[in-house]
Amino acid sequence: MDPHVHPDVHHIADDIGTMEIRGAAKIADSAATALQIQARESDAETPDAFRAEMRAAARTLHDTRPTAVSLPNALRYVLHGMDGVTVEQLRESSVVAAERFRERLDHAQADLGLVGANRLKDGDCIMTHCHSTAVLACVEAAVDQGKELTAVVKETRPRNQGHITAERLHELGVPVTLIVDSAARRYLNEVDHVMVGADSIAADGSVINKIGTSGLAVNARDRGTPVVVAAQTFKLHPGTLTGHSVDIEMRDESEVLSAEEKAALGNPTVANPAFDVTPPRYVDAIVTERGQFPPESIVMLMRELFGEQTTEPWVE
Ligand code: RUB
Repeated sequence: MDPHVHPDVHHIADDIGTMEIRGAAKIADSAATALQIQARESDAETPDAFRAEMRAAARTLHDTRPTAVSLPNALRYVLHGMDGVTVEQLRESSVVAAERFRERLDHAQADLGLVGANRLKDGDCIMTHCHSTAVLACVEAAVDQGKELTAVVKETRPRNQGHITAERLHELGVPVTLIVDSAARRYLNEVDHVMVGADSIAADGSVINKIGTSGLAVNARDRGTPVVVAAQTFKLHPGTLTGHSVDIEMRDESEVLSAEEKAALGNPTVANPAFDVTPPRYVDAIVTERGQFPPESIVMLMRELFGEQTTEPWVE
């Protein structure tokens, strides 16, 4: 544990790593908050020491969940906003940048919701996977417009984030049918849209989201059900512009089986990838706060937002 990194930053990093804090938007929000705490609480005496502390805090956060690009994008935004020659100027600009990032996050979700709601008609049924606040923003905007919707929610093993989605949809007054993941194909004929979130979107329009998304999208294509991905632009992965691939997080086997259960089965190898990659040909539209894009054209938006990729700001 780096002694120059504030204990609250370590605490937030631990909560992201253990998924107490989860979902790309919450992760980004918490990462910006953590850097804000580091900036506010720092007792660095020189500008160099302050910058080094901020980079160390960013690295601590960055190393928690490799697939969630919202995390490095939040860190990039705050560190790029850190500006000035005195410690006080650096502190103030970092705090302001973190605040601005979080405000934009809030605003963007509502704007994205309005774009997504335009795709939904009164009486439509959606199928969704995992728990995506972006998908819920689309549903909420449609409900606010007076549209009546129903939903088929996949439970999303091993951590059952579909339960959170079911609860939120219930709060929005949307009737829910909860299904086990393997029942998805059976229900695809009865739904009008598959709507999922994303953890990262690559330059070729591939969508990285909770494991099971790609199989769902392939089945949906086979059934002729459109697949809509709802994701704010901070999910666009700048590294993929320069040929980097997205790491897929492998999580602990204890999420799948307890040690006793595993022993009773003769100790099989247990693999627990958290995410998968849906190729762009299975995605009908990516809905962002900047409008709706076919996946193949998302690269244009990435170039506009990120320009040329430079060294990461947390690298010494
Ligand atoms: C969550 C997940 C969500 C995306 C989008 O995975 O895959 O679909 O994060 O979420 P985990 P949002 O539970 O492993 O974090 O739309 O809220 O950003």
